[in-house]
Amino acid sequence: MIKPDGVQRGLVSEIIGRFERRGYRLVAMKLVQPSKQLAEQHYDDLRERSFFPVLTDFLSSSPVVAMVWSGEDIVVQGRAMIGATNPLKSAPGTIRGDLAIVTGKNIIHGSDSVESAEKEIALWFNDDELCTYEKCTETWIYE
Ligand code: DAT
Ligand code: MG
Repeated sequence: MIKPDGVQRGLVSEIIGRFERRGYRLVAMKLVQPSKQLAEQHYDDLRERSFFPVLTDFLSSSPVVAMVWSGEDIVVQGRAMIGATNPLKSAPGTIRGDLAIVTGKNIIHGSDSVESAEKEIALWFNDDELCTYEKCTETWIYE
């Protein structure tokens, strides 16, 4: 998910382009301004953290781009492409390492496991919003 700061800064195409160019398949996408309640559900595991109110206010402050990407090892590879939570600790070449500076404005969320990806997909999308198709380039991407 491209967070409000990524959308406001005009980084949508830059971020989507990285996943597209890598060869991953876009399965679902929408621009949506989440309610505070949806933001709280999304970050449910961080409810006890001191920054939870600020984080969920921020997430619901402006539209986000929610996406589902699929392909070989997408969760692990997606996290690697995104970089560390603190952009100052993200390697150059990663999305946060190239495009962000502080933790509270780190422009993108990525699911941290297949299990949380499944939960988050169910939270953000209806089943009929997920597209099943093959990309014509896939025979040129996979062996
Ligand atoms: P990530 O987004 O890398 O999965 P996370 O799940 O630990 O990181 O935290 C979710 C978001 O919460 C993170 O992207 C930015 C914010 N956050 C995390 N740790 C924080 C902290 N110590 N202070 C302020 N915001 C923080
Ligand atoms: Mg996380």
